[in-house]
Amino acid sequence: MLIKRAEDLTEADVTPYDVYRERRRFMQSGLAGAAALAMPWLARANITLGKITPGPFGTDEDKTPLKDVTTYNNFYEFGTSKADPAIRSGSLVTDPWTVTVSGECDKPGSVDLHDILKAHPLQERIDRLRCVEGWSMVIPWVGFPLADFIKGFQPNANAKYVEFETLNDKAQMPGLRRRVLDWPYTEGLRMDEAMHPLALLAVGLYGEPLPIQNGAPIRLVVPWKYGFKSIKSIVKVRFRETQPISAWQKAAPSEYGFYSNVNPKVDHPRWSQRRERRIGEFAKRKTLMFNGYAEQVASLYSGMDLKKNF
Ligand SMILES: Nc1nc2c(c(=O)[nH]1)N[C@H]1C(S)=C(S)[C@@H](COP(=O)(O)O)O[C@H]1N2
Ligand SMILES: [Mo]
Repeated sequence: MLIKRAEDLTEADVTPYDVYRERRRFMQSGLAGAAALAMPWLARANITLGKITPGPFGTDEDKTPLKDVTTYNNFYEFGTSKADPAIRSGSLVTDPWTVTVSGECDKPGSVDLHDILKAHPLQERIDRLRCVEGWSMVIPWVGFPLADFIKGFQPNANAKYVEFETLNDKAQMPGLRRRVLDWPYTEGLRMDEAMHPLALLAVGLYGEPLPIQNGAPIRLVVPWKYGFKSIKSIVKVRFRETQPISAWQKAAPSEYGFYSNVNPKVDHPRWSQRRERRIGEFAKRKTLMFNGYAEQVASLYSGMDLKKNF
């Protein structure tokens, strides 16, 4: 017969099950707290995500580990190295947060992020993100279609494009002191691109509010375009009749076009776009037309010369 010695007894052996459960829970939350201390890069937007349902589209490819998604970032407002955003973005205050919508629409106005969250049921969508620099990730976003957000402001017949702007506050964003871009960071979409159900406003990833470095509290995700179109920490949205000029287009018009659709057949002037390195993998993958979303979005560009409209 096997006799347990005192040091082999677990809590479960000596306490009623519910007490055991309660203690487990307490220990786990303690562990969660300790884990947060060990992961200083994980400052999250101060919001609560309600119910999340699986959204349409997406991919079933392996997700990029949370550690990579949150420590290998581009967010020049916090510095130009991949590690900077995780280390230097703690100073950003994401609550309260207001998004101001203006331009060619019948119902312009400012909305608080908590009200945006109340108005839009959340979906999880696992999407590829392909950076123009040649790497990619697969990220489980939490958000809602940009189209649902746009409809609330009733864009009028002159609204042919929509422009987005990131917060521009030197006190909170140390990278703004260097003029690597003509701040604020701006981006734009044609109206039909913006209304496409694949265009997402993300407020979370991996089931939790967005980490600051990933664009908290609210950022765009346009998975069929190069990563820089997915503008972070949005404070302004403006409906326009004329095509906006994005921050990257302004910086280098011969290298970054307005459309910036992922296209293995159109090279960047300084490097090929035919392959990509999925973060965490060694062998390179072939880059897919429209980042693998051709079936959903190719019709948006029928008849257009995609070499000219890069
Ligand atoms: N405001 C702002 N948005 C931004 C950027 C930036 O520097 N500033 N970088 C872009 C680029 S180049 C990429 S590849 C993605 C990276 O998103 P991730 O760090 O969440 O993976 O964010 C995009 N959005
Ligand atoms: Mo990028």
